[in-house]
Amino acid sequence: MKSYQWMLLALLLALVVLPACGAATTTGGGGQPATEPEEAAAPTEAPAESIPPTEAAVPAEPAEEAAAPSEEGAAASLDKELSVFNWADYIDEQVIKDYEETYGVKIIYDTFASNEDLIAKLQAGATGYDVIFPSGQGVAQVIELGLVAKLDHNNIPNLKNIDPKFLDSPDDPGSQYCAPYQWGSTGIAYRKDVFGDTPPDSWAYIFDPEQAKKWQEAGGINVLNDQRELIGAALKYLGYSVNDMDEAHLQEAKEVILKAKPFFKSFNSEDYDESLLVPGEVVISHAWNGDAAQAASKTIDEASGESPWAYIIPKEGSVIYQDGICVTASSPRKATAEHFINHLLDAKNGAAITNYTYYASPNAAAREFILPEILNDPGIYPSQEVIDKLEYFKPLGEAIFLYDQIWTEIKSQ
Ligand code: N2P
Repeated sequence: MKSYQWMLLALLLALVVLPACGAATTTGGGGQPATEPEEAAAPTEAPAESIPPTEAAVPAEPAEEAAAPSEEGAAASLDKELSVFNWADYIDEQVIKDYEETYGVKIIYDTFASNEDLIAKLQAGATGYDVIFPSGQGVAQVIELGLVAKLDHNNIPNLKNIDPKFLDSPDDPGSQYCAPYQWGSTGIAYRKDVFGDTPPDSWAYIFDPEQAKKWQEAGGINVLNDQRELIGAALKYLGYSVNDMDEAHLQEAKEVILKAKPFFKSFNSEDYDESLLVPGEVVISHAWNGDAAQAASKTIDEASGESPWAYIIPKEGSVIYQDGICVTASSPRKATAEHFINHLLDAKNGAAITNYTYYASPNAAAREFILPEILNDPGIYPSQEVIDKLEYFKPLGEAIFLYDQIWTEIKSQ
């Protein structure tokens, strides 16, 4: 008999014997189905000790049900380590700690600044990562480049928690490769005390050199160090699509960025939300909505109950994204990676992640555990009218080389 068959046999035996001894197993919030004591006791009415081992191993319930993994059972078959590569500030660390403590798997956690950063590292042969979190069209890219493995949905039962509309994005129809993680928009974070009654409702506040100069003098401008995002914002400012591939339009966008660049204090998409917390560091930032909302929540003045920070989507429109969780094609720990993904898709864990990151959750079952102030924040859960002004990035095909070249010129001049 193979070792896993012995384990299964031992597990089945435990299911029958333990309840009779008064033992119970719990979920521990880990997202795995609990072994219900009542169910486990069901196979027999007779005292446990009177059952011969062979009979005890024959489940009265269908095999799949009786073999539902307990924490101990799951932990026994999991790898000892898992390497996770995510965007900065994009998870509640407690959710990771809970996983480590419940299942005895050590998570090695690392962060990246953009899809390009993630993909470049994977393409350069970084084989250590098991679980990655590409964003939007980055999901389509990692699939096309063969960098991720197909998910076995049987190993991720919590996919049932996801609102079906997020399971069929054009980047990954049927979520065959990546599970939906979070979604959000890109816009502008700004200090209300600096902008007063005129919120920066246009990309001109960042790209018009006269405006940019003014806000640089008022404290500083940060832009996202992300080529699709910054070029996309400049394209929107010019009235084009964020997916424009016309060379002349892209050159125009480059010029717009280069003219404003002398007034940018920083190109930062990793820890820029920290700089929003330091008074006088930055007064306006190209920002992802959750990072802006996190900064706002951390700077609430106790007396007034208000934060100096607010978030706005410019009137020219902007970007919407759905980010995924995928297993790398090179991962030797695919089952553990899927088990971890299942943990993240648990309703309470999904809510904990959103309550920490301030990004919207595609997890419908998580909704009841998400803080009301987050659910009611239009910057996080925007109205349909606002969503209609937002565009999803699409993969660029060959035009990616043009974008790369323009980005290099922007960064080097
Ligand atoms: C979190 C960044 C979220 C990534 N800091 C947006 N796709």
